[in-house]
Amino acid sequence: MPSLFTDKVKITVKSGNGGDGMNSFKSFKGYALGGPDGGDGGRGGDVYVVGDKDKGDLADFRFGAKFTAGDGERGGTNNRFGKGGEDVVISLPLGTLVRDAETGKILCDVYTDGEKKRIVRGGNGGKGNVRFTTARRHAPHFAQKGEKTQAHTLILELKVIADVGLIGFPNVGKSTLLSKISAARPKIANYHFTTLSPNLGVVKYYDKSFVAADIPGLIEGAAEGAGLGHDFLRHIERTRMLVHVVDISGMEGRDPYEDLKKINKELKEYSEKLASLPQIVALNKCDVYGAEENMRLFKKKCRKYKTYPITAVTGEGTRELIEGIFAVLDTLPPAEPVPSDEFVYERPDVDEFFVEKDEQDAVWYVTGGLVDILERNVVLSDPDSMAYFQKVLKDKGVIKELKRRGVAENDVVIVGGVEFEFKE
Ligand SMILES: Nc1nc2c(ncn2[C@@H]2O[C@H](COP(=O)(O)OP(=O)(O)OP(=O)(O)O)[C@@H](O)[C@H]2O)c(=O)[nH]1
Ligand SMILES: [Mg+2]
Repeated sequence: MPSLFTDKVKITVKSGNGGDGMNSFKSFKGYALGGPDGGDGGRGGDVYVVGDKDKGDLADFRFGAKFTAGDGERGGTNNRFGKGGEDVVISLPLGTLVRDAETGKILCDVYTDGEKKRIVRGGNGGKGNVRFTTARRHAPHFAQKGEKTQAHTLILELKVIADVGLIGFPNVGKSTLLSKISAARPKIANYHFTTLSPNLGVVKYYDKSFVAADIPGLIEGAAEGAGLGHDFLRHIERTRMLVHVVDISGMEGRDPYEDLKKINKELKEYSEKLASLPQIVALNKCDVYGAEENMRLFKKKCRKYKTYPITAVTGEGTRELIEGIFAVLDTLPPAEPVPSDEFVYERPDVDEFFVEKDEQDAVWYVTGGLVDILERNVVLSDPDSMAYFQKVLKDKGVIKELKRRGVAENDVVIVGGVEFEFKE
């Protein structure tokens, strides 16, 4: 699975609009007009994301791709409900973090195969005119419009789910090691920053396995964005342990122990959590003349980490290293999703209302999200509740809007299930 992958894209999603409610009346042979019979509009489709273990990257997503769920259909005559809009389900590779582009907040962390999560809800269908009948008003010529939804921009970011992260200076042999212990075939070459994006490899050992991530080499100042390192540290944020690869040959003229200290300092500056992960050290390029002496010096200075001498090109010592990795992994809990307070898109229209006049009856209807909420909260027979109701109408500008539209003294105003005569 050598992978050069797209790991961050922006997409747009939009749930379906709610269908409009129907405004209609029963018609019988010989009767001009029966009672109201307009049904509710259908609900708009939702947008979901689902984890898919067979997806390895975000390459399917063009930057700016748009996913739109179906709109709800309009309500029908004879009390028929409109059909609901079709949902959209977006399959994402495991390890994808879904964020709202505007706020950067996390909407969800796609972590397990088949896990499905609703990102945006479809709009509610509008109510048909049947629903506006009240004790005194039997023939409303009015139906509610469906709820319109907004598009949202999402950032999809793939955070590799690997158990083990390989870190170290450029050119120390990280990719060579990965290619030796797994089926991955990362690019290997004798210059710095051969690896430009993370490679994943599955390391099998008898009936056990782990996933290792090889990232580009880190250099000093990586945490502040120097070189390429910083961008890639986030790929190993969720690993369970680190294998620090050190070039023990010293053939590039650096002190191997200083290398180790510098990289660990970068790690700590980037993330305390990353720096505190269990770490073991692979002393690579043991085949080069002088490695043995360097190793002796290194081990004298470095007592904190367990060390494994290896020659990645030939594979020597890698078996012991793999066993050493399992010895650590076996003591650790499985990897966890990114902890976050999941952010949910609010219904956009809690304060929204529409004022419409039924010209035929000279009745005013107030509808919209504000009314839906009020309807749920107001108990008609309760005076406190009624006082609250009137206060909300005033505070939210409903009274002002009625006046602007020309409401007259004693006109009938219907807000949800509440009908009253307008008094100045
Ligand atoms: N002599 C010797 N050379 C090695 C050994 N392992 C890797 N090399 C060489 O070191 C060079 C760099 O190897 P890579 O695996 O590309 O190193 P890397 O750490 O992935 O480098 P970046 O991706 O640039 O950070 C290559 O020329 C390898 O052939 C080893 O055990 N012994
Ligand atoms: Mg490499």
